[in-house]
Amino acid sequence: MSAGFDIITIFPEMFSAYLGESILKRAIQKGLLDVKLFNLRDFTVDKHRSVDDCPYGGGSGMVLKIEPIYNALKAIKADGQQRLTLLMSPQGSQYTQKTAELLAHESRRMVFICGRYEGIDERVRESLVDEEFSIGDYVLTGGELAALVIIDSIARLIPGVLGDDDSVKEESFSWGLLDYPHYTRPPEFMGMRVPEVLLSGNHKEIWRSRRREALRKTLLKRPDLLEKACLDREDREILKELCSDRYVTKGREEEDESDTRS
Ligand code: 9D3
Repeated sequence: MSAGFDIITIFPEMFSAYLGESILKRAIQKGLLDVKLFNLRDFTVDKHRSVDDCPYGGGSGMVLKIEPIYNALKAIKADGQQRLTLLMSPQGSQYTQKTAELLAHESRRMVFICGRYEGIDERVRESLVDEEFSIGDYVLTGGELAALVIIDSIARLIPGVLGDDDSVKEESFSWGLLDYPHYTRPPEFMGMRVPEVLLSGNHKEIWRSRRREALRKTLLKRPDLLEKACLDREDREILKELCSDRYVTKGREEEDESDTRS
């Protein structure tokens, strides 16, 4: 499994910095990831090399023209390979981890069209695009960050991209829940102690405690996630216990000491 991405943008340099560091850089070096950048301006048709124009019907702002996008897609697809064409846009369907998992299994190369300005000629959407994605309900200045977010989230699902497979294993353990809290040395810092169970070496107890803390954090911060999370009978038991207020807001260890108040 590997992935190939073609990106159409007026700001190719925005991608080079992020793709040139850390995990994605190594994935590209290993051949697990292939990203090709296409500057939309190189596919313009007029002498001013314009990628946008005024909207028909009037109004403020500029609209991305269809011809340069069409030409870029034509050039990209000239190798005859099948491709999935994705438009980054605030009106696209919400991109989620589910989408990332589906796209990680996609065998076709993916073309990302990054919008900018007030909009993009509607005919691009109608005739040149397979899927339209938004990464969330907030306003960006363009689709470039959205494309990077999507590429990043797909890349880390490709086997071999993350150094160890353990982090992926732990992800399936916590599927749909928030992370349990992490600690490293020292065991005490300014009076704040690492939970005793983590120092005990009892791995069964450690994992039980971590599961409980992940459930507690999720119940406290993102109760909406619990509806979709994969929970077994023991998880539901733990949740029932946590639902009595003080278990949610306070750690189990603290509970005994503060019991004097009740
Ligand atoms: C006045 C309507 N605006 C939509 C909220 C116009 C508009 C604002 C910003 C049109 C495009 C943009 C640039 N954003 C993207 O291209 C974009 C985006 C986003 O802004 N939020 C979340 N996901 C995405 S994907 C592409």
